Amino acid sequence: MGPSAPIGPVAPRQVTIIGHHSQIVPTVGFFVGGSIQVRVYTSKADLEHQLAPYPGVHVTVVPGGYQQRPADLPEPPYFIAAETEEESLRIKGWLPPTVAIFWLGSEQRRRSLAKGFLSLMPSPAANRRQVLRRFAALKRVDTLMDLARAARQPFILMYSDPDPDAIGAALGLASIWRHAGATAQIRYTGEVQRYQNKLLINYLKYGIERLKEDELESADLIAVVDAQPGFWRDRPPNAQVVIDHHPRREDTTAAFLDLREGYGSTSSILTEYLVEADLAISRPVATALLYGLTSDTDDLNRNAGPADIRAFDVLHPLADHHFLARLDKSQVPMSVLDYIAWGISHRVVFRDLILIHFGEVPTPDIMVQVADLVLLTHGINWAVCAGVVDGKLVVIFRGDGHHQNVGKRASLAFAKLGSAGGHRTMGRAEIPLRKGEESDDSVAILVNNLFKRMSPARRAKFIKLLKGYVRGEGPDKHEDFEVGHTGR
Ligand SMILES: [Mn+2]
Repeated sequence: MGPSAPIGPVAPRQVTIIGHHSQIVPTVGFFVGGSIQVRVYTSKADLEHQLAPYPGVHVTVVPGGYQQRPADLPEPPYFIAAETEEESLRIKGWLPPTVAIFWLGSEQRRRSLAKGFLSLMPSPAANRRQVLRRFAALKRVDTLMDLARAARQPFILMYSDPDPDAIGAALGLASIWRHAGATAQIRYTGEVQRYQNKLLINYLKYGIERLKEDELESADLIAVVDAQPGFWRDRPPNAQVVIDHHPRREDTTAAFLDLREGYGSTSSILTEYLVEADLAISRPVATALLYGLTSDTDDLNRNAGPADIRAFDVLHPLADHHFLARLDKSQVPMSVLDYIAWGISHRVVFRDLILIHFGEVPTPDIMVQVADLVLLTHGINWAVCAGVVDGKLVVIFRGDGHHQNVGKRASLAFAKLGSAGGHRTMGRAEIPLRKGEESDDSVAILVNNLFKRMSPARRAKFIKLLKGYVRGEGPDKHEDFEVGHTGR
């Protein structure tokens, strides 16, 4: 290599086309449009004339059959425009060794390309799938916009305590309706619990509020997002629009119904509408949609499919990452700090498990926060945090997903007593306590079902220790308590 040769890969600004079929002219147009120089070696003499109007194109007429390499052949990439695979392979035979060989045109008529050739265009099948998806989305957006144009006052409802996905989807739909000239009211029907969701609602400045008693009387268009009307036990809303990714309920009907169980978030559905219809996505809307998508899919780790990844790709560069970082860094309310401290100092370490029973707690969030935290400990592969909330024993499982399948453990231990289940890395059980049972009794329920194969004597020791903690006895030492081994 000469001293003036560029160091590292630099994209070539010249391409070489060898052959004679009809795809040459549009391909030359494609490259010349980007000010890329084109060399053409062809046996078709009149191509020279046809390509004359294009600047930066140099045509050399060579004998038919393309038997040998032209003396002045430039560097790759090469585009072969021969009719048959046989001819293309012959040309490839005298090209210098390179991975940059494309096959022009004929691949449009073929299902797959011969090995060793690249394709300039996406396969027609993939292209068609994309176009059909777009047609479907455009039809849906038109229908939504028509509904909004005909309405005086559209409402968008979120069920109960809205999660980020519901908020993102609601804002996405409101944004589509705003493009149609309508301003929707966004309402939730419960209470916003999590601090981060309150922060998000304030940040969005949309006026997202709790639904007032008679408010829906003025509504002539109601949409439900990230939920279905049947979620409301009493007085389900009479929704004309339902957009959701939860499993379809039998009683769900609506004039406009888009239920996609395969999607990781409802925000992904709304993003698809906005993208396919080429509607502008503002920064706050992108931020809400991205937060909805990432929190429902645990950063694309849970139930995320191609649509969620496409949505992420579009939203990520548009979103407000300063704000999202703020949300990420403020997950714990001040009131939970004391519980975290108590939980850590009253942990029981058993092999690769940390187990904590908090006794009575105001919210299951405490168990979630502490389980996530203690799972970060070296040598710990799973964490179980239990507590009594509103007369129920709530057990939160967290695991690394490799050594333990905690969802399975949750259901094996507790499915007979209440609701229990989860994924490999997250599980949850809720066991209603009987009248007269207190958090003291819940300790035995926890230990006896979680460690069914442990010897009764060892279980008793375990229960005694945890009961002491729940009653307010301090930990013996500030050392981990080891409860020996089971025959597991
Ligand atoms: Mn959701």
